[in-house]
Amino acid sequence: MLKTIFSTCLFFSVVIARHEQYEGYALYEVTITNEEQAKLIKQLENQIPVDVWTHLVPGNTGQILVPKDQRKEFQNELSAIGIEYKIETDNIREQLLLEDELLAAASKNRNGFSSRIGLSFDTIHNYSVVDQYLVDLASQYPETVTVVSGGRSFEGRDIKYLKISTTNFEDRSKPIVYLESLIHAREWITLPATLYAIERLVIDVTEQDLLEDIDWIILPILNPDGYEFTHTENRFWRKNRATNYTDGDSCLGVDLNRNFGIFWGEASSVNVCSETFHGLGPFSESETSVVQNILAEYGSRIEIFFDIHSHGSLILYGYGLGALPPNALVINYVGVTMAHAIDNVKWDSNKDYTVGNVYYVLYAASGIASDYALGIGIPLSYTYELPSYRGSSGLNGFLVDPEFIEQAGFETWEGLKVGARYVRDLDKRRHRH
Ligand code: 0X9
Ligand code: ZN
Repeated sequence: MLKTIFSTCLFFSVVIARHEQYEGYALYEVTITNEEQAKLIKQLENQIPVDVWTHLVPGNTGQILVPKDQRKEFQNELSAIGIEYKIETDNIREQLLLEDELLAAASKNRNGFSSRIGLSFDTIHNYSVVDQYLVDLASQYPETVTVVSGGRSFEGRDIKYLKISTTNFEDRSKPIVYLESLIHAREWITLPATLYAIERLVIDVTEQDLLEDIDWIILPILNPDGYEFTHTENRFWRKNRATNYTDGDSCLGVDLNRNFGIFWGEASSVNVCSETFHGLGPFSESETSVVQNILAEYGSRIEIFFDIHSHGSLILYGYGLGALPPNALVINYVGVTMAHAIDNVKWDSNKDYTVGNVYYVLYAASGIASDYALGIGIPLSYTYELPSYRGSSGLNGFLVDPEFIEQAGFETWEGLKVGARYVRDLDKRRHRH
């Protein structure tokens, strides 16, 4: 009994300590009406350490996270320049405590053990659990699974990926489908999408053709340092944890999805304090180099590339500066077909997927993983943005509803399968000629 009380106290104190840095942080909804105000917000970003969560476009409402101590100054500045705002969440830490509680309660329901072979879909597993799982799978299913260490993260964590194949990747006439997630640390709901795909290809194979006709490369955690940090320190961390270029103060980390060698530096930040800091040069980060190396080795056989992010229910394609690749109509067509497949089984409460070029749907961006894949000649390349938490916009959209974890895996798989089968069928036609 005493032990239970003690561990309960310990649990709460750990949780409370964990999100302490967000005590009093507020989320503001800001509406700008013209380009001039958009520029002023950009300036404000450099002046006050705020975090702009949704891109501010005239006529739209965006979200900005403001530290407790900066709230007064921030509000004064906004009023001075005549920008309207509303406080969406007064204390973001309360949201985080709620997420912890929900996830803990959901995984407690299965009494601490599970009869399933794979990882459960009732919680979001951390780096070491997933890392070990990949190793275990390869030893349990040596006929189809190989685990590869692609390289190490900045802090030295192994970045592993699986090669799934019935012919040990030796039948070079098969197309390869590439799938990765967690390039952005806080996008937790993307992990079940890759884990679900692995499960359906290795453990619970209900559609044999996907396994037999295709070779798969699946990399679940591309940014392990950032991901670990979101579990232990800061739930909303996005970048990696590289410290090579601190501002002499507290800023660190590179946005890995601005670090790839395509249009590098054109639409990203030179400022290490920015959430879209692009690093010292193309592929300056060991994490992005892992993908570069995989593509160098297998790129000629990879027919479709998937980079899974959240949130917004989007299927995006390049290029990030707005130019369309020559096969844009096919890319769009396959994108729409995948989106329909997901929409058919999605929760009613979530919105339909939107498909389009990232520049037109979201914003300009450079050095992006899926653009790099497209640029080196992989014909189809997509960024999925999985649904947001209970339809929330901005920051709150990254939170995870335990009820949605398995559904996220299931519905995303519906989309991925359509893309995979499209390249498989195309490949068959090609070989017939
Ligand atoms: O900005 C990003 O890196 C991605 N969005 S996120 O909110 N997850 O950060 C979008 C990248 C999409 N780019 C292409 N599909 N080219
Ligand atoms: Zn992302």
